[in-house]
Amino acid sequence: MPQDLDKLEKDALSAIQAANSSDVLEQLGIQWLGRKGEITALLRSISAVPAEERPAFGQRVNSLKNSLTEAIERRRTEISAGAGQASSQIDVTQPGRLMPRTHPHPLRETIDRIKRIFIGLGFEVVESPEIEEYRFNFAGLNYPPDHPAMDEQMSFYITDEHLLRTQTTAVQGRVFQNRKPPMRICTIGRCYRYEAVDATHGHTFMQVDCFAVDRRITMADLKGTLEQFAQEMFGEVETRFRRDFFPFVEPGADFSVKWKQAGDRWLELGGAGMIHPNVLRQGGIDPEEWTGFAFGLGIERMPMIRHGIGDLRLFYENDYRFLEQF
Ligand code: FA5
Repeated sequence: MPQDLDKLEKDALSAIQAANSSDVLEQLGIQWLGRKGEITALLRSISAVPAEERPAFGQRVNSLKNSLTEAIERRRTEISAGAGQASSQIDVTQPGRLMPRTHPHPLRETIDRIKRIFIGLGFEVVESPEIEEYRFNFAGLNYPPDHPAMDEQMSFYITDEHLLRTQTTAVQGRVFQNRKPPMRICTIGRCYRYEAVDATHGHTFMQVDCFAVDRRITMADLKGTLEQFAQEMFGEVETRFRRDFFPFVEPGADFSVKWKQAGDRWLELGGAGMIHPNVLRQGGIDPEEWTGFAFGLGIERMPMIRHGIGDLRLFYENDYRFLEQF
């Protein structure tokens, strides 16, 4: 019996020493010292030991129990100290990993410039929704009932009454709902059209729309505002107005700037004109007393001109090799 106990102690101690986690140690504790453990079973078997051997046997089992309990405690302390040691091995003097330097996306940067310029010219920037009501996107803007732009083929309808706005000009009706002139308003955001995508057209693109309503606003205010905008956005640049038609302005014009990097060709930035009396009237504004101008410009085309970028799709591909260059 004593030899058996010596061997048992030796095996148990080496298992405890080999334990490399507190979970393993826990299991060993249960195996040796738990209620159904081997030491407990030995203590229970004492009645089977001859009476004269019992005191010595009892003492031996108790000392075994103490030795295993202590060994488990010792190993537990070692393991938790070891865990602490691992974290202290992190070298806090090592230089950190450098994150790549970032900068605003060229469209973000353009939007910030646009805002700064128009705020400087006295416009107030407002938000307007991308999911727009038919009455603001089209009906309130004097579209004749059969105008092709309202066709489902040109627009993304969500319900009969709601569509993804095709133009930020939709902001006018919203503002007329709860404001009285005089006013100078600017809004910037995404527009959506069911359109063949090419280097200067996307199905998703951004516009800025501005309008001003006041007494005695004339075409000269419109031209002056757009020319000032172009000089601030592009520096010295040639601009051009040509007669154009939009249902919500009369007279209407398109506005282009000379794109030097693309062989001196004209690139249309947007449309403009004097707000149609019907639009003012639908907005509850008396066109005999008030007049207004409005314009809407494509945003992607501005950094294209400024940086000589030939294709607006590049702005949406998130290719780091492209974005890195700004
Ligand atoms: C309009 O959207 C009118 N709402 C502009 C306007 C506002 C006229 C107020 C009068 C008064 P147009 O469809 O031409 O007009 O678009 C204006 C500009 O948005 C275009 O010149 C172009 O720069 C940009 N644009 C239009 N469609 C796209 C497209 N698919 N992809 C990229 N840019 C576009």
